[in-house]
Amino acid sequence: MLTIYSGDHRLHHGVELKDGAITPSFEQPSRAETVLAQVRATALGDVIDPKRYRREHYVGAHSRRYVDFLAGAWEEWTASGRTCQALPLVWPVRGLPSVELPDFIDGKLGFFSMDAGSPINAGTWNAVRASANCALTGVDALSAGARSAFALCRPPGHHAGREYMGGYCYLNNAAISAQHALRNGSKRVAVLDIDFHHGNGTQDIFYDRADVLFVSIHGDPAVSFPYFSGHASERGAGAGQGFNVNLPLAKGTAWRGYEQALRDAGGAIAAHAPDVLVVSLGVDTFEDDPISHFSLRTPDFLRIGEAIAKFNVSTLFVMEGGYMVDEIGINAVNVLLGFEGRA
Ligand code: SP5
Ligand code: ZN
Repeated sequence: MLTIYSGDHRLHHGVELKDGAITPSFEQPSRAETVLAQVRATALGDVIDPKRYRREHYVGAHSRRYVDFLAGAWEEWTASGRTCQALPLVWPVRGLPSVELPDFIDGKLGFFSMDAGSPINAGTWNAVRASANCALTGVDALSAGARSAFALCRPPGHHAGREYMGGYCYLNNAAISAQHALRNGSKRVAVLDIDFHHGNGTQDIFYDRADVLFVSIHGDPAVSFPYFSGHASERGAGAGQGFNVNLPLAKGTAWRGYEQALRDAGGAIAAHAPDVLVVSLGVDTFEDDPISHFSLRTPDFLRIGEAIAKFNVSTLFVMEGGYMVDEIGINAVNVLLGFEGRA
């Protein structure tokens, strides 16, 4: 399986609020390095750099004004006299009379975010677009005939909505991929999100559309981030009614419960009959993940890959979360080895 990777991810590294204090983010550069090392150690296949894509390729999944905001945020932030990284700290919550975009950067940061989990520093935009370009290059590999590809994206993308960043995410790499597959001629695309956290951003982007099916298996939002989406009752709107499938699972879910959800996901995907499947590949479902609450073990990730291979669709794997850095490589690559029948 081809892997697409850019060292530019190292340009982005940030902080997060944990237990009331600013600490280094769980989403660290070493995550991608560990996965790349395991790709090489298992001889998964060639590793290539992404192609470059124009900003237009990110628009569609996102609004133009949001993409322009991301591209210019650091410059606006430093122009306001700050040298530390940029974090939002005020949000347009329910019931406010105005939804107008503010002029000042502090207002824009809140307008275009869902939480304070996506800091912006000098290298963030270059890392973010390299990450999206890995996904786009993967789609082009499928369009050229590959059965599968692995976009080793960092930073991740699935919490980023049409007009917001959050949860370590900026551009939604999986949604941008789905949109690009349609541009390349696919009629129907499915996104299967197996990150521990609900892919609220991908859901947001495709909620009213029937051409992209979104299926997500994740921790019950009653007790897990992102808390405000991911319930089974969210099934899509308008033309997209029925094309959004959430499969929330209880804290502590292990392979037995997970396997059943994967079967349900497979049924929904088969009914959609997609030309391309995009898998949001998070391995924060691992039992030792420091911020998540499922109990999958390392061999279970092989089984996940085997199950996805049985869907029998051209598949792009897009790296999302996973924060137990020591084991993120083996767990992520196990999914890919399972998919290839190398379990
Ligand atoms: C891409 C992705 O996996 N993003 C995850 C973002 C999660 N951010 C907030 C996590 C807060 C978790 N707090 C749990 C405390 C456990 N001790
Ligand atoms: Zn996650």
